[in-house]
Amino acid sequence: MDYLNYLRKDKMPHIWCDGCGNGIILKAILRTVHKLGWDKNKIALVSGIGCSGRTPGYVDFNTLHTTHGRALSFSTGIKLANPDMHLIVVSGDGDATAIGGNHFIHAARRNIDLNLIVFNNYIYGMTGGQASPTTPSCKFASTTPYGNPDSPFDISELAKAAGANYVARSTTFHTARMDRYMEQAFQKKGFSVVEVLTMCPTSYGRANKETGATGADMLKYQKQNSISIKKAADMSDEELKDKFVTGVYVDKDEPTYLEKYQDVRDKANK
Ligand SMILES: Cc1ncc(C[n+]2csc(CCOP(=O)(O)OP(=O)(O)O)c2C)c(N)n1
Ligand code: SF4
Repeated sequence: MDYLNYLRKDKMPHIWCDGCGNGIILKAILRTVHKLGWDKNKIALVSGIGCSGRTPGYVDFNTLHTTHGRALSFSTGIKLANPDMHLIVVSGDGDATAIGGNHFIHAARRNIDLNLIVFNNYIYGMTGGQASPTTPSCKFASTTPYGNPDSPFDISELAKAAGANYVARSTTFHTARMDRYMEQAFQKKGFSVVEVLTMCPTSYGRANKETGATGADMLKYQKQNSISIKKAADMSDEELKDKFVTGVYVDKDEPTYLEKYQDVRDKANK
């Protein structure tokens, strides 16, 4: 495939730093759309704010760059007004689970037909490396110079508990796996979440050198420390510390919000 067919060449060069994982995720989204043969005009790619939030600007679909944390609410409106449109939502860990945390759990609870890709780099990349709700305990950020005292959210477990129909987690190192999960998620009716553990060498890697100081080092670290969800089930929290657990967390077919809402419409129109 030719990626350029899906990109807005006039928006290049992009703003992402050398070694950032965002481009790896963007390419996986484009490969998946290409494989599924989706018409570009039938796709809306929506983001909030952040480095990950820049993604829609570079892609030749219908695109919307919304306000911080609100991509899911804008997308809900688009989907209700255009039920045949494919809605892909991209969000950083801060965008999805800090300021947008309530939108995230309620989109999952409603099981609304949206495909969310979370770019989880464990930090607020765009604004200078502040700690986010996924920054692991004891790790360093510009707001946690003595180590993070908080416990992090597990985004995939959160989506599962809140009711999403499909949830999977990959790293940016495991591109074949990431493609497979996106393909499954994009075809799923209801709310789907693909959490991609990605790298921000500029804000996270620099502050936490053991995870790798460059993008390439961070990919190696992901490779060395990844573990399947199956293996992780038999391991203690202590053994799982600093490990990247990947796999499919949920794959079910509960009725979606659009289906349930149609039922309401039918009853009201009787
Ligand atoms: C209402 C509001 N609050 C705060 C900000 C500042 N802000 C912009 S991006 C961002 C965090 C970005 O982090 P994340 O969502 O993890 O995305 P990343 O940049 O790491 O991709 C913040 C706090 C904003 N733009 N709007
Ligand atoms: S600050 Fe981090 S997340 Fe943002 S573009 Fe640079 S490497 Fe990527």
